[in-house]
Amino acid sequence: MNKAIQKHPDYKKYVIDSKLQYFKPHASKIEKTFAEEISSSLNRESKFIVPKFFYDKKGSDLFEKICTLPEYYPTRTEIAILKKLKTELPSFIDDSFRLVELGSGASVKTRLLLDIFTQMQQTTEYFPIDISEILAESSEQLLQDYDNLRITGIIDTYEGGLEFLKNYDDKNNLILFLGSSFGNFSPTDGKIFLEKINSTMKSGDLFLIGLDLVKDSQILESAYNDKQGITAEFNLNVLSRINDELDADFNLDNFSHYSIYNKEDQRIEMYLKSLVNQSVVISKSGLLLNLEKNELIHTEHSHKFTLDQIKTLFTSTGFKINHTWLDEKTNFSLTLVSKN
Ligand code: AVI
Repeated sequence: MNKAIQKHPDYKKYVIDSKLQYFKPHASKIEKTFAEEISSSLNRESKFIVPKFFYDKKGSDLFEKICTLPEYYPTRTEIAILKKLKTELPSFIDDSFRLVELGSGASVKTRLLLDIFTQMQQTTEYFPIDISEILAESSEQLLQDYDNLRITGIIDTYEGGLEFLKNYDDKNNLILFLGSSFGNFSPTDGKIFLEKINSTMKSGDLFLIGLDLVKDSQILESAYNDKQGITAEFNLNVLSRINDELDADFNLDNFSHYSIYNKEDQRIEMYLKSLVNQSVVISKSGLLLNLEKNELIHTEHSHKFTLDQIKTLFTSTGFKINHTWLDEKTNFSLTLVSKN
């Protein structure tokens, strides 16, 4: 029997062909439902909706659109830095490495890394880890474009995927976590996440993370308040999702997108603001929600970092920094670390 199946009885394995296979958790692993989470996060004084709920099909498409907006500098800046890695990353890796990606989504930026790997290696192994089945679509596309690629997709949460990877085999992993998604964690959860990554890694493994940097408030605020209103649409879409999936009656005209940079805590804070006193029924959560005019529902934090904070973050969670790459304007960073 395959070693991976023996070690991962919680997963079902789907072999598509000799180049592509997936692992998906059995239904028993499924956590609290959407209805339960919404019921507990809105039934309190400081109301919130966790950002993972942004990403239904429409939300994921809106996010892809955000990434191309003139105001949203992180994506294009990270891509420019990734292009520089072409000449510099090869000195850190060799034939023994596979590429693992957390939150791979459409795998667009991944291609820049795969270009490096597939040129250096006879056969390249890529393990995308994503909760969304978009992984299946993007994997098939990648296999059409790279002859010497083998993909093992893990359709699961980051934590589940990391647990899967732990002790998988002796091969070295380069784990990728791009887009500054790390900034969406609270500082406490972020530390727990890095410790989890660290405990998953073998000595010799590498972790490459994209982090957005502290900068002028105006640049930050316009990145999260774009002129075309796509970020507003992305934020409001979570209410449409609740309407559709939890049988609720949010009237989107009664809410506005509100996003502001909190300088002291170095984070963009995103909210949905109630424009009137209103009551909303969320049937499947068994909730009658009363909102006052100007009341805020928190939907996202996006933390920004200084280079010193990045150093401290990694040294305090058991890593050593191998290299940090920056763009010319020092807007964004890519940091390569290994286990200390
Ligand atoms: C996914 N994440 C890194 C984005 C960010 O910038 O924090 C999500 C986003 N929210 C509004 N615009 C983009």
